[in-house]
Amino acid sequence: MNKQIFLAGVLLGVSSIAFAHAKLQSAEPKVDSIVETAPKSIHLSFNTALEPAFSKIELIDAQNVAVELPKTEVGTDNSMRAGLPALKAGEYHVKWSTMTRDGHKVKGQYKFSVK
Ligand SMILES: [Cu+2]
Repeated sequence: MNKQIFLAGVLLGVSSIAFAHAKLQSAEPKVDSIVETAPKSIHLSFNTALEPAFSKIELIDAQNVAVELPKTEVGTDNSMRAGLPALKAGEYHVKWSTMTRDGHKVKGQYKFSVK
């Protein structure tokens, strides 16, 4: 086996363990939930540290209009949060995007409803 290719493979393997891609682990309000009272904030927890400059939460209402949110805050506990204005009843889509320390950008979205 070519020694350089083998070494590159080993190094890639090591770095992917040290710097995992961002995966959403828990969310508040919860994914696909129906909540009785309008939440005061969105709080998303990940499996790894997030780069604050590339981490953002957006909220889209049932009319496909973006809800104006304050700046997303990134915590030292692998999470990000954004405060919410008073939400009316209806379905909302949370869109998040972030970048981890390996430079990979990841995004995702989920929905929840206010009863
Ligand atoms: Cu990655």
